[in-house]
Amino acid sequence: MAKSGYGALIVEERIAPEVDWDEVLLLDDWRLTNDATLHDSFGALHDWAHAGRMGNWITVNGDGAWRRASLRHERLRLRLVNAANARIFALELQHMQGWVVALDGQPLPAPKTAGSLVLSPGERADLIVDVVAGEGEEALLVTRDREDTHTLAAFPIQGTARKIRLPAPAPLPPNPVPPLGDLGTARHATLHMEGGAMGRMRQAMLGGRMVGVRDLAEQGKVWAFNGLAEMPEEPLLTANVGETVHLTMVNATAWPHAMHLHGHHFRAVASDGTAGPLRDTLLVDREETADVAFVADNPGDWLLHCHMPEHSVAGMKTWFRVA
Ligand SMILES: [Cu+2]
Repeated sequence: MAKSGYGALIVEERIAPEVDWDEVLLLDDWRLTNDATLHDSFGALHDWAHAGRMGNWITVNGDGAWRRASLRHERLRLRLVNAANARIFALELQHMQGWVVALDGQPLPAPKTAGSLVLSPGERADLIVDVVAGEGEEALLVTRDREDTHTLAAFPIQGTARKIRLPAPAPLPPNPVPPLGDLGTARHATLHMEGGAMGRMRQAMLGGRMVGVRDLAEQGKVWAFNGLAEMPEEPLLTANVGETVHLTMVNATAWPHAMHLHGHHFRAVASDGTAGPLRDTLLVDREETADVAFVADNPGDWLLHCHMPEHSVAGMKTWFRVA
């Protein structure tokens, strides 16, 4: 089995036994015209240089008003997948309470109370939630956009599953991911992210020569990693198998980016050295610097890129080698 996929597969096989039913909710958005056909503005450079192609119609599993009847005190497992190009969902539960048990296919060491949850493009979260709405009410999954709240999924109550709530679920068994080595001696690289609208980038390398931003834009390039507006010929770094890698990602742009690593899961490392949960995507906010670390245990050439495809195709991609 390909290692890059095992996290997702193992979680699939380990649904907690007390779960009454489970559901995959694919969150997406679409840019539609007034007659409900897809807007033909694909490739618009304005989108590429801003937040990416943002839709005006939000769906769950292709449905703009997704619903499923449920029972009070029913326990559900919800696998949330952000399949949108560019939309960052700020999610909240209403009349449902529960725990995040896995992120990006990797179990958390301890289930974490599900409060608000930000899911950037490509990210996944596994939740175990109990319906606490009463008869005649609806449990809801909503997304917040500034002051607006939009319902993504509704769970109308039609009866009672059991008299009382179940106790908190046990953590899922961890996947076999090696522990991080010493960051002091880890192989380190810095990724300087620049470009985009309202950015400070004036020029970048493209096709072996330095090109000004105006000419870059004419060639569909508006972002750069370490001064290169295209996939570099040389890797960002080469790591030995088993070596710990430390990446510093400097977002010198006016936009958040969902930085996605292939072949491995990393941990965000805070300034005090504490490491977060295993992830394969990290939202790096505008003007933010983020440190991540992982053990390079998967031989091959692997992409590191922004998970918003309009940003990736317009310059935000690089690669590293594990040999
Ligand atoms: Cu991006």
